[in-house]
Amino acid sequence: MTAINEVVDLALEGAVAVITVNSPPVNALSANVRTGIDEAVKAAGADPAVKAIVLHCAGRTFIAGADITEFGKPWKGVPLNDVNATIEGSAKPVVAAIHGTALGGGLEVALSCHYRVAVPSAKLGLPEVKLGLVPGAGGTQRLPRIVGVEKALETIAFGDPMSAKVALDSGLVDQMIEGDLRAGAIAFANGLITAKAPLNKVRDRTDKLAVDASVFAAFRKANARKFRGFEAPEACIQCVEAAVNKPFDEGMKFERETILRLMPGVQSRAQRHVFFAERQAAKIPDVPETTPTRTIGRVGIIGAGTMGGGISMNFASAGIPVTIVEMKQDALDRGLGVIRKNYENTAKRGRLTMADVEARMARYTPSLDLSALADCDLIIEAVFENMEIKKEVFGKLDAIAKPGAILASNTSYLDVNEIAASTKRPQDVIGMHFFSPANVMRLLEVVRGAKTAPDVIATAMKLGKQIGKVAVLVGVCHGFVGNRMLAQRQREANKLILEGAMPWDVDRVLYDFGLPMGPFAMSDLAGLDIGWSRETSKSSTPRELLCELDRRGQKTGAGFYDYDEKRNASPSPVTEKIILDLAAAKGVNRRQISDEEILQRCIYPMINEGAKILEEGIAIRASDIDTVWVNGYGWPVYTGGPMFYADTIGLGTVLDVMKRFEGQHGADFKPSALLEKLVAEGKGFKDL
Ligand code: 3H9
Repeated sequence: MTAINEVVDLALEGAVAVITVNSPPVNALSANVRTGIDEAVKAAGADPAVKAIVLHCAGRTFIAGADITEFGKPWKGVPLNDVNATIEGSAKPVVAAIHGTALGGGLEVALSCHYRVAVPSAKLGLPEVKLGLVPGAGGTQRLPRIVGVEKALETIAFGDPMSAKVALDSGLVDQMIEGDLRAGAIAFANGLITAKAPLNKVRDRTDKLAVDASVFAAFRKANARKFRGFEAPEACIQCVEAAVNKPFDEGMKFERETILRLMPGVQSRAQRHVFFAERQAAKIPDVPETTPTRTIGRVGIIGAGTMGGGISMNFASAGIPVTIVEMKQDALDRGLGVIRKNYENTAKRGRLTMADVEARMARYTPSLDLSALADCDLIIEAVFENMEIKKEVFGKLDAIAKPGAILASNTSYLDVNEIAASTKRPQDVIGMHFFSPANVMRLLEVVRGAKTAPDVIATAMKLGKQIGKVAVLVGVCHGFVGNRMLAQRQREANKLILEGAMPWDVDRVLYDFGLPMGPFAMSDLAGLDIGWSRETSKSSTPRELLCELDRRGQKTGAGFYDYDEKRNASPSPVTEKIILDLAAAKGVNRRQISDEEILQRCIYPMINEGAKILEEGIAIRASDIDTVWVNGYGWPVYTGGPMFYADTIGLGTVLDVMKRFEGQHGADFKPSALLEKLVAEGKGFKDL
């Protein structure tokens, strides 16, 4: 075996040269990896004993892409396109042997090989669009030549990986290797030598490129809503169009120009920020990676309503048995019925088999008795959001749960320390705040109490990852990170509609900013009567007045908006009159409010609150706040989250506007000390 450099070596197995890349953690294409592969292919090419070449990776995965940490820095080493040209131009067949994830530049290297073999668990994809980019090393030109234009469009513009099975069916993978991949790939290469198989150069293929131009228009139209606001999907489509309309080398040039245009842009910088922010969130300074974790073999959930049911599905889907407890049989039956229906709907969409549905349902042990939770390693309470009730539940759990069990609350606002104090084991108590719908939303706020033990924190964070969530550690305060900041936006939205805007104005501005819906459409969806009762209604806000008219949101066909039978919303004259009358009664002189003011009024106080959250140590870092907002509230990922967004518009601007608003509207806009300090020092949140 010859070491080409620190990360690439070359071994001869009979007539087959095996190039192995070994660059943990994910064999990303750093300058060393690129140079190493290039030199290894050339060395194998020059060796007369070599008749075929296998490219294979050590460790957990095939090459997972370009090294994202190198983006935006001066280019070093051989460019990836040159490495790919060396591979594709080799006079001896090159076989990519794929395990783990062949992603981005990694798949582009594999596409430059003449053949591809993979293990059944492998995943292959071009996720560059998720980083605000297009594939930049031939992916947009070579993939359609193998799998056809429509499949390539979907793969490149959405960026989701495909399974090895799908890759095999679409011709991307030539053979599936069961058992040892390296040995299987060598055997495949020997087969090529014996058969004197041709060099399948993807660049020379054109048979799959003949499509009607209407394919592109149809794809754009069908996905316009999903791509709203993003620059990269359209750029991906244009690159695939170039593959169809231009000769290979010109298509490559167009792809190159496109990635170079997108790379320095705000959207790509924001999306790369989010990629690293999500991974950074797992790192907790005083709970190092070496902290032991507790084994979670069974999870208990108290409450089978919307929240409890959704939370439980995460565990059942991840293969963890669940005991679910309700107070009444009909509530339990209803809860399990909803869970089954959710799984069956997923199966109908082809993402689960009915056997999977049954396997998941079989993981449930329903019970009406809290003592059924005695053998659970983690118990999550999702009962009514009321401190007295929570304390009572935790008091009971303390008596029932086995020693060492983790007791978690799904509270979205309440004081976890107070809840913990109702037990004799506050070290085992933690908040695990899921976001609705809990089986879908990726965010998990893990709330650390003053006495929560480090291994409990480490276990909750690890479990979050295991069930496919992005877990962010936060401290105790009213509403934690997400809802505390949301309250700022909600307050301003409510004030704005009395001052002069209408709910649909506020919603439109926030929707255009990139949020999935504005606060009033959101209230209509959730139900205006959450926390409202006719007996205590004071008739002092539009929401209360709407509820009193039984306009309780989408479920009653009317709320802030009127809804048709298909739940399409339209601005409501009833709501408008309620608001105008209320403003008049309160003596408000309504005025014209600009879209710019609506946006700033809603968003800048959130940024300011984020700064206070950092000052108080409730969030560890600004990027954790961004992770919360992107994953829990649909904040547009292409602006990077509220704190990254603040940095891009400049903290000086945020501070000036906050001061102006403070003068006009009072203390709600008082700038935080951290914001003032950062501006005085010429810094941003990124510098913390
Ligand atoms: C591209 O290829 C552009 C080309 O078209 C053209 C160029 C000219 N670079 O996620 P994990 C780190 S764009 C650098 O926790 P998992 C990651 O930060 C690229 N670092 O593990 C983390 O570091 P740390 C297209 C990377 O098992 C560690 O590896 N490729 C990269 O849950 C472990 O990561 C992609 O977008 C990278 N490319 O998931 C793939 N990837 O331990 C991005 C990972 O210090 N990567 N790291 O926190 C992924 O999707 C996942 O990491 C993967 C593994 C599925 C591979």
